[in-house]
Amino acid sequence: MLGNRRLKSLLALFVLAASLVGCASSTGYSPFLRAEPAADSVLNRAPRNLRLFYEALPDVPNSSLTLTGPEGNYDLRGFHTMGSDDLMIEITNPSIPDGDYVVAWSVVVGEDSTVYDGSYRFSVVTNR
Ligand SMILES: [Cu+2]
Repeated sequence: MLGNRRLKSLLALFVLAASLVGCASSTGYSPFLRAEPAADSVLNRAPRNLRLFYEALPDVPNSSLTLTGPEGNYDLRGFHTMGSDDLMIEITNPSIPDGDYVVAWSVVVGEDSTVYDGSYRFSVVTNR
């Protein structure tokens, strides 16, 4: 049987290990600043591009974006940076349907090799 003291030290070790592994998320820090279309915005026309702004220049090959909406995942193309601490991508078929969308991003920015990720939502309501 495991003694109470041993259990406590195991628990302390586990908490320490968990805090070391989750370094990027446990601090709550995110380099993400804003996006176009903006997070939580309601658009009356479908966007043609997604553009995300960060605190430093993203490393495009080590970053990614996905767009998920009413019909699942939407194809994106031409992933690049405009050089303004941003990531930009074109929605391949811009006639996306009305509904709620989630942009999920993963990014490496500036001199920091940490991979940060996050997501935000926007809605399209065209009444077409
Ligand atoms: Cu661009």
